[in-house]
Amino acid sequence: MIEQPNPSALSEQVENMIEWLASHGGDESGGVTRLLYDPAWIAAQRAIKEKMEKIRLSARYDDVGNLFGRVAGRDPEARVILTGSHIDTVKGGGKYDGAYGIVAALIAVEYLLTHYGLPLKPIEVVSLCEEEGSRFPMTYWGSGNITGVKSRKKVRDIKDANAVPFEQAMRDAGFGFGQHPQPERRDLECFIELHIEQGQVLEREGKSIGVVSHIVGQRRYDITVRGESNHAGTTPMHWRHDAMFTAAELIRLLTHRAKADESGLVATVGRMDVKPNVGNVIAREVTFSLDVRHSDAERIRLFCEECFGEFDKIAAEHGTDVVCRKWMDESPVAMDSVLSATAEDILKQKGISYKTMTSGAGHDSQVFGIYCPTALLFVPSRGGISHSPEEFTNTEDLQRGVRLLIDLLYKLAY
Ligand code: HGY
Ligand code: MN
Ligand code: MN
Repeated sequence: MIEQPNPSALSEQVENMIEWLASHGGDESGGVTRLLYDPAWIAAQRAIKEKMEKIRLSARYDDVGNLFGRVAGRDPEARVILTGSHIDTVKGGGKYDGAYGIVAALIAVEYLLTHYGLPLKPIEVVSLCEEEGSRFPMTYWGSGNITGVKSRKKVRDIKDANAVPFEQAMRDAGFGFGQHPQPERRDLECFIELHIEQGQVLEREGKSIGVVSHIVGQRRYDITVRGESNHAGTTPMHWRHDAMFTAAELIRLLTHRAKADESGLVATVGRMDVKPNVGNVIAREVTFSLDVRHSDAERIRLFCEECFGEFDKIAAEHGTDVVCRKWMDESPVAMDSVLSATAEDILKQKGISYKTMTSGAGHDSQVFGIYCPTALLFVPSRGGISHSPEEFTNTEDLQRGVRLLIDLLYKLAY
């Protein structure tokens, strides 16, 4: 075991850096919004790059906006130990989702470099450009480009809610012209991600660390119902082709089916767009999001197939029609058992309580996990709350995660 940083100094450092990063995109509700390529995202990446350079990492972007801070290894042939997380957030998100993994990696690498000099293997801290799919219908844009499963042709026709094309947003932020190295990497030995749990298992069970064995699969759809808009006062109920009524019935059906599922499947409708969205006009068109997750991809497929069959029947009864457009389909992924066992050994030696668990949230580790050995490590979330300004993890838990990362990176790279 190596000598660890002073606990109170470490606690202060991690708290200060969480606040530092949250200041980029912080809003008056105490939440944080940093969307891919938006001004807060640009400012945050710039601030991280400056911090990387200040702690003597050589910092560079790739051509889609992933930011890397590198410590050279003494062995020129060795592959890279990559650690970090995503810099983007959901709208009105918390200070910790993604950001904590980047802050922890910066602190851990700075500590190791200062106290143990250059590692044998190169270590890189990565601030991944996009994971959430909050601005565009595209998730894992950062990790997907690094691992080669995402590319420019996948974003040619997509736009954000303000009809800004993806490629224009990327170019306006200074990426996509080829002036930075291409994103695909072939020199990675492994990826380590430290992240908040975003659930309440660790808190309820009184465990300090989660060692993730599997990340659930997930599908995301846009479900569009088309009817006929008309006057709210002069159109008798039985003459209506009311897209809002149909949408309400579909949401009710899928939610009841998910509630009835005892195998742990979850289905969420979080967003709804209504046209013309006027109180005294019958809705002509309603588009709502659908997010379905489970540890078994076949269970997700079956749930969607059964619901969509019922959707068509309900729409036909209402004289409306429904289109289900899938824009995300990620399989469940196992984390690397050897890396996880290494983390567990450290936790056992230090007498730190931990739980091996599945992640109900998606993570960049899901993308890296089919590309290179990957470990995903959780610290507790208060009340299991996340994707909200109420997201919180106490200092004790935050600095314990950093300590684990210091020990793990030392074992892997020195
Ligand atoms: O939605 C998720 O599971 C993750 O926070 N992107
Ligand atoms: Mn998230
Ligand atoms: Mn996240």
